[in-house]
Amino acid sequence: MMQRCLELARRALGRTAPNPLVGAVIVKDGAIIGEGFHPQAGQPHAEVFALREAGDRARGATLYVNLEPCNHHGRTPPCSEAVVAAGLAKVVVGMVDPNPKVAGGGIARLQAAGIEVVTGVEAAACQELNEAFVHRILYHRPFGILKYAMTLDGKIATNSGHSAWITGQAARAEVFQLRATCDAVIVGGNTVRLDNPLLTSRQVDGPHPLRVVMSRTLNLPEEAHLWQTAAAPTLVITEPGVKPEFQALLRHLGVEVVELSPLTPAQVMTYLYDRGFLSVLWECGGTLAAQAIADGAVQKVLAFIAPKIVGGSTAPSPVGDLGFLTMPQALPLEKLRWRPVGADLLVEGYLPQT
Ligand code: AOF
Ligand code: ZN
Repeated sequence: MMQRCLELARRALGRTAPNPLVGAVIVKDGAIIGEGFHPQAGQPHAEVFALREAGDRARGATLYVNLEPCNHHGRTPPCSEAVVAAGLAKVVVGMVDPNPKVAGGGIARLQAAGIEVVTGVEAAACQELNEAFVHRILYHRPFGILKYAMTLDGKIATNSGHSAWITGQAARAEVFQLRATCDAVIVGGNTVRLDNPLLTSRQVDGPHPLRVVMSRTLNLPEEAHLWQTAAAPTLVITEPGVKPEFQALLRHLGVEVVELSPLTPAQVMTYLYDRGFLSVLWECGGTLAAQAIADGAVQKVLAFIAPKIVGGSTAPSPVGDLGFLTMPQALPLEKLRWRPVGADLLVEGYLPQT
């Protein structure tokens, strides 16, 4: 049943920010009598949809939900009260809500009403599904994912900067899927100049992320796929007073322009946190990737590795200078996973949280 909750919750992937992904199932006499998920911030919570479907039959039933029911008046009234009012006998919870407004209060409220509560069911899967929400609540920053594609000899382009394509169709399709689950995707000016990327989640059923360009100089082409904002929204972040005429041109094309000082990955993440973002995908080149890592803006790394060798003594690699001189300084990836994606290999892991 908890797996079913996670499955329902996933239907809203990429659409709930700043809220978590939540699914709920109500069971009576071994049969599902109500289901729901939280579709979007401002909309009712998962439990409310499940309770509506179950109606009067909810009395004496068991509710499964991957996140502790809330106990606060936010954009919506507390789910704990709705669960009590519906007369449920038992609630099975995946994980405690780290939101300080909830943080065990929902569970306590249910128990005070005489409802049996079981917590920590499928806890690891529940934590992983909401890792971005948890990170946002604990660190006041969105969850950062660095994704790159490289050759087996560690290059993300040739000596001349050409990079289309390193990985095959299956890996690229997986990246579209990944973008649909993230609220923003960030590149630097160099990627716009060299790759002219689209950064959309085309070919998949899901929302496009906000496409973000960090550029200190605004030394960017007047024509780029990213300036076509009918496809998906674009935000350019630069420093105060840089090239006002170019800023005006971008705004005229429907591109949002924001000035931040100083223009660092840390500042950008704080800004995106304030905008309510849960997860941010770094699809940038090595220089910006290194700055993002150094700034603590990357929590998870997804490396697609293509079984090919391109060589090139000046060909770029995925992460630029981190200032490390000896191998023991290398950042160890934790909770490592790897699997084939078409002819390529995907290696995933987490950076140690500093
Ligand atoms: C639940 N079920 O489906 C969700 C919960 O602004 P509000 O009213 O939508 O409240 C958002 C907070 O409620 C969010 O930060 C998280 O703590 C919790 N989300 N809780 O019981 C749900 N989405
Ligand atoms: Zn709620």
